[in-house]
Amino acid sequence: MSKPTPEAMHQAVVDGDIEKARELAQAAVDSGADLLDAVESGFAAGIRKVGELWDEGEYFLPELIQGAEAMKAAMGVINPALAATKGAVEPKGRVVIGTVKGDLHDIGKTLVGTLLEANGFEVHDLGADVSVEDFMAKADEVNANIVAASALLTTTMSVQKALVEAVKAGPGDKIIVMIGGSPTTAGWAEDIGAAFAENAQRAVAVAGELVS
Ligand code: B12
Repeated sequence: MSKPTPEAMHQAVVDGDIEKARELAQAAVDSGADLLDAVESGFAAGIRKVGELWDEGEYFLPELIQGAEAMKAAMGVINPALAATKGAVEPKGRVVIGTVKGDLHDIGKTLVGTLLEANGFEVHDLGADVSVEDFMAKADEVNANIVAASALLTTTMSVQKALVEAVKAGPGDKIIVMIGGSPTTAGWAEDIGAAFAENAQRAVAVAGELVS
């Protein structure tokens, strides 16, 4: 089985070709390709291109949704394969993860959660559109060390701030808030008092540092 090229994976998402994206993801898994690289240089690069085309007025909402569906189909194959590489028995730490209230973008968040899990963290994924109250309730229930919050819209980044404030007012130092998502930056994280990672691989490294 030959490894699919990044260009082919990129193109499948740009074309919104769900079947092709799924097929290429399966080929990446079956051929033993580096799955993170397949995501970053292939499928994620494709969905970013879709975002650009949408920004430029080349693509409209149906194409954006179709591209996202193709990306999700690929991740539906890749995420379980990544999670299966999991090794550690004793969890390194407990993470509650979700996309903040008002925000439905869940592809990057799911990738971060999957990779944390594959690297020995116990991960509780609350999905998308998660309120501060729900983050806090789950963190309390599972005795979390880290609450990880994704925001992809400039309008929903404020919920990350509200989450940090709720943690400060409640459990305090017991829980660290880690944030991410394309509009967020290290500067924003510093301003609100959260940890930051720009991608899923860095999120694993940062989470490791936070619990050590
Ligand atoms: C796919 C997509 C969608 C899909 C989402 C499908 C889904 N289930 O997720 C759909 C079509 C539904 C969608 C809808 C909308 N979207 Co949209 N979408 C995108 C797009 C093209 C790609 C996002 C993506 O999946 N990237 C791939 C993943 C792998 O990358 P990522 O999310 O950045 O995640 C990585 C890092 O950021 C980081 N990370 C992410 N989360 C976290 C969390 C933590 C804790 C950490 C540490 C790290 C981390 O690690 C990840 C992996 O490396 C972006 C463009 C872009 N460049 O981001 C626009 C974009 C985010 N969307 C945008 C907009 C405006 C919308 C809509 C408002 C459109 C509309 N008019 O209806 C709606 C909003 C709906 C809502 N309420 O949420 C704008 C946001 C603009 C802004 N500044 O706010 C963008 C930037 C497009 C643009 N250029 O204008 N969208």
